[in-house]
Amino acid sequence: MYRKTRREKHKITGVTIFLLSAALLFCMAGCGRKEDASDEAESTLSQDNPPEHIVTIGFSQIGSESDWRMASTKSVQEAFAAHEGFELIYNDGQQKQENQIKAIREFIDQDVDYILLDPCVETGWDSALLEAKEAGIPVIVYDREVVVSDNSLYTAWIGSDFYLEGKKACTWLREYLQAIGYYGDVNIVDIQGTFGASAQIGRSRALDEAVSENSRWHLIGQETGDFTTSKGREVMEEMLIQHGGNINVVYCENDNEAYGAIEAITKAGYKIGSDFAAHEMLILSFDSTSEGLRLTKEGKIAVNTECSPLYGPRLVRMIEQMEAGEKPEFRTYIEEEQFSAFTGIGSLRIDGDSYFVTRVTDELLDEREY
Ligand code: GZL
Repeated sequence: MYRKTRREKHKITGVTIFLLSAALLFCMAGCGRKEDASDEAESTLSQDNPPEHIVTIGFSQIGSESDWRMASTKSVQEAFAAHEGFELIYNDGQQKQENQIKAIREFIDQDVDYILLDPCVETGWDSALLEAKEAGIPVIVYDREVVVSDNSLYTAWIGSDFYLEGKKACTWLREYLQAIGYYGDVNIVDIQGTFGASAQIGRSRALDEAVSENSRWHLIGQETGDFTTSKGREVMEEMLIQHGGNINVVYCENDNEAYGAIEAITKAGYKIGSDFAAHEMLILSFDSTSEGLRLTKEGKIAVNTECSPLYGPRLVRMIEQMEAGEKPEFRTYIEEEQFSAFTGIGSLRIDGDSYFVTRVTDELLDEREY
């Protein structure tokens, strides 16, 4: 079910232009306009090869709330800009679903060939996606997921396994506490992502399960930081007022929240670390952005679980596939790593699979694309 209507329109337009131009050339020749054979040959030649069909993609991006988001937008924009036959129409949803739904409807009115959607939250998309389907416009969802009543409302999804990301972070924490010989109580606060976003749902679920499986782990605070530095700082300040130095672990659901939490902890006079008796606090984070990894190398973030934003080239390939009439995989997960400055944990075993933990070095920081 791919866009033919627009291409048919182009074909009709192309033929019309050719006939009109041929008629115009014929009149001009009769009106004594001197044009040599090469010109006529050339103009005929150019009429035989109308410009290649430009594939238009309406891109509904969530917003610009985090370093990760900016890297994601850059990756998509650069990948499509590097491809001659594509025109990307970007819309910044400013982290509001109503803005993204409005953008989808505008793209339908503009009769784009494809819609690319990173959905701020998982639910509430059925009607907008049905309108796109009825207009014959394929929708590709990437990064976060949609939960809809009928999966034929979108063509494909490519993204992260957020639940696995959370399990990696919690498994690392369990291994780390064992490695440092700490078997006491662990008071954890969770600065969640945007409520209802796939990344928040998966990462929070993994933590909730880990807390229920570890009798000494206590989840003493859970509040959305909306994936931003400012909200992360604000939530951490509130949690410090409530719990003070009784907080042992801060589970930040993205790097920007971690930046804000570290600022708040330091400003309140506490130290980052694992000497819980001295009221030090351990920071866990997600995304593995360049700033997040710099803080990880310094030991400010104990473990950083990667969530790659580099979807651009994959999405270009997916649309090229569809343009060639091929059907893309309906669901594709991308591979992701995990980073720490602590060298005592080289890998983790989760549900029978092994995952490496990579030590952050200057060389690694230099190589990172985001
Ligand atoms: C995850 C992505 C999240 C990042 C945040 O795939 O949707 O949104 O973890 C970003 O940094 O704001």
